[in-house]
Amino acid sequence: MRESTRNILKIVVTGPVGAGKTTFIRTISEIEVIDTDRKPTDETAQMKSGTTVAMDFGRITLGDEMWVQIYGTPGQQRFDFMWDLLIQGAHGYVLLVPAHLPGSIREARNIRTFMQQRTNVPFVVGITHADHPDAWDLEDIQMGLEDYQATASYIVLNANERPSVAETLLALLGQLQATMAA
Ligand SMILES: Nc1nc2c(ncn2[C@@H]2O[C@H](COP(=O)(O)OP(=O)(O)O)[C@@H](O)[C@H]2O)c(=O)[nH]1
Ligand SMILES: [Mg+2]
Repeated sequence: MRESTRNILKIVVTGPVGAGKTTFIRTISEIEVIDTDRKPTDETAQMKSGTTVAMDFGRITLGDEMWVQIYGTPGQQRFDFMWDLLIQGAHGYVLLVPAHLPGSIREARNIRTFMQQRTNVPFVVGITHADHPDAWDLEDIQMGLEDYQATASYIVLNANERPSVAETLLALLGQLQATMAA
């Protein structure tokens, strides 16, 4: 099939610094990921040796009819103009929340609010670093996100593990199908 006749789905992966966004896209993309990681110059430097300042980009082919383009946002609020740009035209998004960094749950909540002010496309919340000894429980994270009725879809995943990343994307695609059918 000619490339131009394929359907393209645009999915955004967002979340705070260290959540696993870049790893998520590298784990699942079939093309070499274009990333914009740079050596941090600020407080992020204490957390990571490289942090995403513009975006990550990856791609997956589903059958011969569909491409999924995956865009990863920067985690830092000061790059929120990129969050705004990347969410435009997205069909859905994954909000990654690192269970071992309780301080970043508020940031995740801010990102969710930011996205919900701009789009009402489906999203799933992916809890990463749940394998960390200090990881918060799912219920505590839901409280931190102020999702008291647990109305969002939650998936616990490890961004380094392909089956886990695939399951997260499938959950999102399932929701997309449901909204398209409705
Ligand atoms: N143990 C563990 N490490 C993870 C998990 N998800 C991501 N990581 C690691 O967390 C670090 C930060 O990931 P990165 O993709 O750079 O985060 P980003 O800032 O959201 O792009 C990397 O060393 C990843 O390998 C997870 O679920 N468990
Ligand atoms: Mg990154």
